[in-house]
Amino acid sequence: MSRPRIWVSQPLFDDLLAPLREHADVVTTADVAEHSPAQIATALRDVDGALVTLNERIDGTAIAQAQHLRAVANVGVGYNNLDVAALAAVGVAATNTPDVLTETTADFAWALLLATARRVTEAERWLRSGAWTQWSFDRLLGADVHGATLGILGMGRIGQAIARRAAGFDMRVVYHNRSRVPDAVEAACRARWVPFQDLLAEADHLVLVLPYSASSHHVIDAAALAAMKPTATLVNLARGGIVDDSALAEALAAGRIAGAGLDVFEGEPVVHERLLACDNVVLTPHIASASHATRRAMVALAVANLAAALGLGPRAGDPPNLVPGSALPRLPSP
Ligand code: 8YV
Repeated sequence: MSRPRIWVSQPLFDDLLAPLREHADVVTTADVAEHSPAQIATALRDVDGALVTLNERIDGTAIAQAQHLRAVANVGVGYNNLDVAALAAVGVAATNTPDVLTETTADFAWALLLATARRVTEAERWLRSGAWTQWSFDRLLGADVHGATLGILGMGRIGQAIARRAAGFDMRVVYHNRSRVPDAVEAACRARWVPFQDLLAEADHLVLVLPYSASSHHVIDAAALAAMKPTATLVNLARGGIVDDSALAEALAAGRIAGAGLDVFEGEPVVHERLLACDNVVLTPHIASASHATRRAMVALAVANLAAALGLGPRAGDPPNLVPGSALPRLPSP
C-alpha cells in the first residue's frame, strides 16, 4: 500500500508534525494563507487526510471531489468551518481539539471582561494620544467586576472554567444553556440556571461561550441587547455570527450597553467599521486560545487525532475526538 498523503493547511509548529511525517507524505503550507474554496478543493483532491484551522471552510463541493479523503482534523474546538454531515455521508471522519484549550480560553474571557469593564484599552489609547496633561478624579470611570453578577451563555467546558474563576471576584453567577448542567457542576461553579431573558436582564457582565450553529445565529440581536442593563458589558469569544455586529455597534454607539469585549466577528478578519469607530469596545483578533503551550497542545492533539483516524503507526485506532455527527473513517482506496 502506498504511503497516505496529508495536507496541512497553515504553518503549524512543524516539529509537531513528525508523527505524521514518519508514516505519510505531508504537504505543508509555508505562509499563513487565506485559501479560496477552489484552492481547498484542489488541496483535498488527492489526499487521505487534512489538518485544518478555522481559516479553511470544508464544504460539500470540496468533499465531493475528495475521493481519497478519510479524515479532517480541525485544530480548534469549534468546528463550524466543517460540513460534518457532508463529510459523514461519504465516510470522512471529523475531529476537533477539546479540553486542551479550556483553561487558556477561560483566562482570556477574564482578560476581555476586565479590560472592557475597566476601559483598559480605551484608557491606553487616550494616554498614547498625548491627551493626559492632568490627572482628574472622574476620568475613565468603569464598572466594578467584584461583587457583580456574571452571566454566561453556554455552559460547556469553557463556560464552566470561566464560572469557577468568578469565585475569586466574589460574583454571583447565572447561566443559560439549552439543558441544565448536573447539580454537582452547578455547585462547583456556584452557578444558577436561568431562562435566557432573565440572563439578559440580570447580568452585569455577560460572556458568550456557546457553539455557533444555525440556531445560535444572531442570538444576541437588537432585541437581546435592549433587554440588557444599560450599565452591562458583553464579551464574545465564541464565534462571530452569534452577535449581530451591526446591532451591537448601534447599541454601543447609543450607550444602550456600557461596553463590549470581542475576540470574534462576523466576516472576520474584516471587522464592522462601526465597531472600529466605537471607543467602548475592546477588540482582539481571535486569540482566546493563543498561549504558547495551548496552541502547541492543540496541534499535537489534532495530529494524534489524524494519525489515529488514518491508522498511522502505533497511533492507529478510533480517533478520540470525533465531533458529534462524525463518521468513522472509510477504508483507504486501493
Ligand atoms: C482556535 C477557536 O484558535 O478552538 C476554537 O474553536 O476558535 C480557537 O481556539 C481556532 O479554532 C484555530 O483554528
